[in-house]
Order: sequence, then C-alpha cells, then structure tokens
Amino acid sequence: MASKIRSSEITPESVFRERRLILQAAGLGLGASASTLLPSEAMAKTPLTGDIAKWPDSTDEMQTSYEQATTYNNFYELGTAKGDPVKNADKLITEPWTVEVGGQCEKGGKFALEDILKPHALEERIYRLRCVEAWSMVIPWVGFPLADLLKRFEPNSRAKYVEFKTLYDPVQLPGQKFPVLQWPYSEGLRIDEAMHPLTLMAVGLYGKTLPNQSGAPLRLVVPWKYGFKSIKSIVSINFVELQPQTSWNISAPREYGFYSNVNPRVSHPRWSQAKERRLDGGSKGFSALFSDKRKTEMFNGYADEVASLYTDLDLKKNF
Ligand SMILES: Nc1nc2c(c(=O)[nH]1)N[C@H]1C(S)=C(S)[C@@H](COP(=O)(O)O)O[C@H]1N2
Ligand SMILES: [Mo]
Repeated sequence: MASKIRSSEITPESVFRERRLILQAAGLGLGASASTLLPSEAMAKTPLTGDIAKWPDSTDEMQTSYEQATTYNNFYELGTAKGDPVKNADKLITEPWTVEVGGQCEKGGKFALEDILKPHALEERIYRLRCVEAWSMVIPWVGFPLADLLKRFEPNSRAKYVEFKTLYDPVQLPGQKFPVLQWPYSEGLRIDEAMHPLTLMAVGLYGKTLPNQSGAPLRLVVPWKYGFKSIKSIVSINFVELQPQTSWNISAPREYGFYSNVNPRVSHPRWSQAKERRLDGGSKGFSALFSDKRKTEMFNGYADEVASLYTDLDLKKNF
C-alpha cells in the first residue's frame, strides 16, 4: 500500500516536506527523552495482570518478535513509513478513552474504556495477520471475542453491518493533517463477520497492553482478512443497515474491496498475492525483504472456520 500512496505522488511537494518535518520533529522528541531505550521499549505498556486463558487453537508457527511487531507497523495517522508509528507513538494519549456506540441497537451510548472492558475475560490467541503488502506476522494477541462486546449493545434486525472508526485528532495523530486517506480511518464488517468467534477485540500483545503504535487501547484483529481491516485505536462502533464506506476502499476502490479476505487467487492490481514474506525474527533477519517467502493460504489459513460465511459470494467480484 505504501507504494500506492507514495505521498510525493498525491500531495504537493511542499506539503510532503512539511509532513516530513513534523514527523521528524516528533521522532526527535521521543529520542531525546528515551535515548537509552529501544524504540519499542519506550512505548511498551504495562503487563496485563489476572488470568489470561490460553486459546486452544493458537497456531504453533514461529512467532514474530515483540521488537519486530512493535517497530514495523502500518498506522498511517502516525506516519506512512514502517518505522514512523513507533517514533511518533508518544503523541497519542489513550487515557481517558471513550467509545461511542450507536446506530441500529437498543443499548448504545458513550462508554469509558473501563466499562467497555470490565465484563470480559481476557484470552491469549496466537493469530497470523497478513498485510495486503504481502508480509505477515504471527502475534500472541490478548483480547476477547468482539461478538461478546457487540451483543451487550443489543443490535436489532436492521443491523446488517458494523462500522468502526479510529480517533480523529490531528494533534495526537499528526498524519491526519495530510490527505493520505480519508480520516478518521474507518472500516467495516458484515454483522456475521463481526460476530464470528475468530474476530478479536484486542487490548494487548505478548502479555502487555497494546503499545500505541499497535493500536492502543482497543483494536480489531480479523485474522482471515488483510491487515487493513484490523482497525486501530477505535472510538466509534456503529450498527448500520447498508454496507459502510471504508477508508481504503474510498482511496482506491479497484485495489481494496470491502471484503478484503486473504485470497491468493485474486491478485492486487499491481502485484501478486500468491506468496508472502513471514516476519518471524528467524535467521533470515528482520526486514520483510529478506524473510522467507511462503505460499499464502486461502483466508490466511482460517478457511475451515470462515469459508462458510462466503458460500453465496463470488470472491473474485467481492474482493
Ligand atoms: N487506524 C488505523 N488502523 C490501521 C492502519 C492504519 O493506518 N490506521 N493500518 C492497517 C494495516 S494496513 C495493517 S497491515 C495493520 C497493521 O497492524 P500492526 O501494525 O499491528 O502490524 O493495521 C491496520 N489498521
Ligand atoms: Mo496492511
């Protein structure tokens, strides 16, 4: 995706330069105050306490390292280069945090993060997440099924889709000063996808609360869809009747569909999706360029669980 929206192509050169300066300034601020820490350690959050059940169906593939998972990120609100989000992460303030729930449901409203989280027992699930850019990671996420949260709001029969939005605040998320995507970042799922038991509302990774660059304090992880469906730093959940617009689909409808299921048989218009680079901190090293290439699996390897959601859908048309 980064190649698609190389900012120099879509913004005037002066705006591009200004953005670089702002993002560099933000990065310098962090470096000066935390120079003895690794970038990821500077943003590491508190260990999660209490019982965290281990999900029995976790993959046993080699895990991506914490360092790699928290320094190689897509979070365009904090910069478009993979190393930008960790550098700019300290701009985002996640306490207090409010989530607004509305639309086709009986029990919407504004909820403090604590009230969103309180009833839910946490679970660790090791999931693959594959980016549409053809790299993937294996991460021990901590969270709870999104369905358990959504049911509390009592969606009605007109709730056919769920729309999610990220915080909009160009001071805390300086990338929003530039028209890289339509802000706030928005994503959506069909209601049955949102209610699927694999769809996770994540609050942590590797036993710790989410660092900001990973989408603190609350993000989706939808393991059978390309990573951009896994929206970060959620402040809004809306039950809607019609398929919602999504930021990536608006920016390039031919390249990023609403469904975005991992499908090696449907190429991205500018590159194949047949293979992927696994970032697993293994002997081939850190960078996606040097990691092992492996075949991408249908639905990212979760076909047994989710293929039945799509039996009536032509997945070439509904990509
Ligand atoms: N708000 C927001 N959420 C986002 C993104 C983003 O730019 N902004 N990038 C998406 C993309 S393209 C990917 S691949 C995943 C990356 O998640 P990670 O940084 O935890 O690996 O986050 C997704 N969620
Ligand atoms: Mo992505």
